[in-house]
Amino acid sequence: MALLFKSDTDRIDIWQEALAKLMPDLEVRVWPDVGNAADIEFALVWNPPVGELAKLPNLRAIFSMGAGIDHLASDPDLPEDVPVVRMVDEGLTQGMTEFVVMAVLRHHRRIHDYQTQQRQKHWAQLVTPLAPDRKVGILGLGVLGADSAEKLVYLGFDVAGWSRTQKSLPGVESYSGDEGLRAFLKRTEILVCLLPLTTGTKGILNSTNLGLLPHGASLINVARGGHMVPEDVLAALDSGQLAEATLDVFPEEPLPAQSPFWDHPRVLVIPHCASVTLPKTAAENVARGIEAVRKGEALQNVVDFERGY
Ligand code: NDP
Ligand code: OXD
Repeated sequence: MALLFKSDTDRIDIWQEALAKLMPDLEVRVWPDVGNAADIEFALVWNPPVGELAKLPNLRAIFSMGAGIDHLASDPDLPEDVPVVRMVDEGLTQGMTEFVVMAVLRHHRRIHDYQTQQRQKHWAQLVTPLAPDRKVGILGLGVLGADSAEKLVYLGFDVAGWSRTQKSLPGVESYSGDEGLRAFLKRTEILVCLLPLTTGTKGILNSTNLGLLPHGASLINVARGGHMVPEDVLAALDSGQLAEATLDVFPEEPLPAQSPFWDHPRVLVIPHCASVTLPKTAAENVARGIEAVRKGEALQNVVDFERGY
């Protein structure tokens, strides 16, 4: 028996349909219609209400609809002995890479400046370097960061990445640790954040770190709003240290109407959909996980709460 928690985007019927096709024997209930809580062996969640998972005494695995599990980690009652599986899915990766490549190209080719010129009916060609002369830096070289890096290398960009452990990815300069972060930021003209939100990465987009970027760099945050210190990002934009930002995630979502990001002339606001989990492919991952638990096999993509991701 599995329990589905409604996602914010409410594609619950599509999830049900996809799971029914793959696992016709699986009875699925939708929260809050839990029935007898003792029946529930698996939970599929995005952002469940705090304390709800702790009410399920026979849970065998929790499947996150998202790649990030920071919202689950912040539940003080999250059952400690139940594995949490995060979403690793080809569709989610493809969607993120499409978005990152689009945003990098947009900054690289100064599309925002052309839009400004168009509004002014001003005709002027802006010279931009070719990709090999543009340094892109990706914070986080995990499933998503590594795929974006690979596709940007394919386009010819000069790509580096920063991760906890050193990486060896074709064409990608690897940096790690505090010293590595400084060197990485100093060389990065277009910064992409694809880190998980943990105690070690919260607020990493702050004035000190943004100040290490070359003047006029661009920021693309597609990870979590908590990576940004919003006032520092705004100050960097206002001083010209940051030329532009593409922001898909915010400390408070939906972004409140009074947020200065909405009206900032050099910010593109996207409503947390750089990549969206598509039930059609993602349900296959969940079905594989349920099968593994049932057969007593090892689960893939289990969150390590010591590490925080
Ligand atoms: P992974 O766990 O695969 O990768 C995380 C990467 O971050 C790894 O390279 C890891 O290093 C690195 N990292 C973690 N902590 C640190 C640290 N303290 N210092 C340096 N590097 C660190 O995650 P994914 O790539 O699957 O996803 C990344 C994030 O993207 C998610 O957590 C989520 O927040 C966000 N996301 C946003 C979406 C959106 O639509 N906006 C959609 C999907 C995800 P190492 O490799 O050494 O372990
Ligand atoms: C995720 C997200 O973490 O959509 O998957 O943000």
